[in-house]
Amino acid sequence: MSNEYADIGLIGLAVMGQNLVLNMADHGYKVAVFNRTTEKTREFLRHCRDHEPSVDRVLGYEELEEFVAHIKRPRKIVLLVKAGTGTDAALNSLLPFLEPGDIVVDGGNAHWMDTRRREREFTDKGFEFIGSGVSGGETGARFGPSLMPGGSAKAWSSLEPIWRAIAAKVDPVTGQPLEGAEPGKPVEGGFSCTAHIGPDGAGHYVKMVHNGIEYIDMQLISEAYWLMKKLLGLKSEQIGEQFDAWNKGDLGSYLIQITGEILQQQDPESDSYLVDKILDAAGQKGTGLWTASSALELGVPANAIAEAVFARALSSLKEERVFASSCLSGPAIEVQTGIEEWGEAIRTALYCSKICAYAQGFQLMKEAQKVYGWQLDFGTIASIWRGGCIIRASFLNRITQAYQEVPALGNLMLAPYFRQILAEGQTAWRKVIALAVVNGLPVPAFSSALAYYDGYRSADLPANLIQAQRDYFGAHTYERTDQPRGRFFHLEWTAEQRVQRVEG
Ligand code: NBP
Repeated sequence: MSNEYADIGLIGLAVMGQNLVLNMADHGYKVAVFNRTTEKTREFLRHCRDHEPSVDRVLGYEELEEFVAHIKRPRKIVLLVKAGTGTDAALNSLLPFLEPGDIVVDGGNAHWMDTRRREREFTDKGFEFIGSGVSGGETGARFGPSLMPGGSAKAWSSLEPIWRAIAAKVDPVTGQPLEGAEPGKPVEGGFSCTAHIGPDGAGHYVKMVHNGIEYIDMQLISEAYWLMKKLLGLKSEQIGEQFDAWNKGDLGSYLIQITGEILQQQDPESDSYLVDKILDAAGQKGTGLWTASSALELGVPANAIAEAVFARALSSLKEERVFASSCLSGPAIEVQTGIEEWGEAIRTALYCSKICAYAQGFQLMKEAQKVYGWQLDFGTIASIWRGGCIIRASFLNRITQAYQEVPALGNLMLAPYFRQILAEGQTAWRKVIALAVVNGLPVPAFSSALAYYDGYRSADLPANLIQAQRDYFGAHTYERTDQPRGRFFHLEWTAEQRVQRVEG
């Protein structure tokens, strides 16, 4: 075994780990690698030898102790293993070989509460711990992911040069991703899609919200697709072309781009489009659920994000839905004429709903920072989502600008650009939802986003009645509109309550 010392180590040679190693090696870093199953390490080294220009910078080890011993001090060791118990097991096996000052970076999809716990445990032992969101799937990991690290400023300053080098790059002004990287030839220059998010679990929290937004983005796109298919009677290919056209405008994004490609993909097994052959039951791995749960816990109205999680749950009830379709009645769908006009209305509804969904994600982070003691920079967060990650979109440049202009922006919908889009688009947005409802087509994400918009812009809501009900049956008190906030009142609503009070 060689006596070379690596700049950084990585544990976990599944799809993400392998690609991140190659990305780091392409940027000139020597990377020590280790995987629990040694055969995978051997396979990876064979692949590097045969296919990768940066092979000389990848150093493989079969013993954990030896792996650790061949990393420059203070060591930087990245974990890309299965989140949860896999991460704890890998961390426990690593602990005996660490020395004070070593930095462990968990790049998996950890729950931010686990990251807070791990950061405390490692700091208590004299080590540094960074929980870093990594977004972009295998291609992102290979050629530039969006990286969202949370941990101490000291640990970040050690990791920063490597993270900045390997992250996705975008044009600093337009926010457009700088593409064209290939093995051995990374993209240089541009704005690097990473920044220190905050301490302990902040990075993983922001990555979780990114994933929650990804859920709602995908649900909104699927509703737009469904309306064009069912209400406008368009074929997959025609809808795909529509998405291609939308990708050139304000909606331009990775998810819109791949949707255009997906819808025009022929099924290799038949003469249909592949999407028409794919079972309509969506899976999920849990980060959407975490986002919705956190919103519920913190009392943040992220209803569209939660709706996206429920929509996947409803879709997965395939057999029940098939049965119910034969016995629960609904209207016959009336295919519309005026395809161009309705197509534009659906695009508008999608854009307005998307603005509301992102507003919810940012509101959630705003509340979380108060509860968990972070100071998040929302303009920076939007800016590092412009490249590398799944929700990358030209729209994020608008969000970056909105927070740069007003860092303490109350709600994204209040920024002048977004306010104007919502004002101009609301009529079409409402028409699309109304038409879907009349035709019995479910559009939970479109409609919950609109309910959020209407609720947020309403000076009055019927919650006065809820407060009265709560006071009636539970003496929970209410505030009055003609008295200062914070003064609470209670009424004995019935003769029985008044008698009980006298007797009590
Ligand atoms: P997986 O999530 O499938 O994890 C497989 C890796 O974990 C293998 O290297 C495996 O080693 C290792 N591992 C397990 Br399982 N249990 C372990 C243990 N007890 N001790 C040590 N190693 C253990 O890999 P992935 O899809 O590459 O994802 C890696 C991380 O990145 C995950 O946390 C994931 O959530 C996150 N992530 C994934 C994506 C994506 O697109 N896939 C995107 C963003 C983030 P073995 O070979 O010995 O079984």
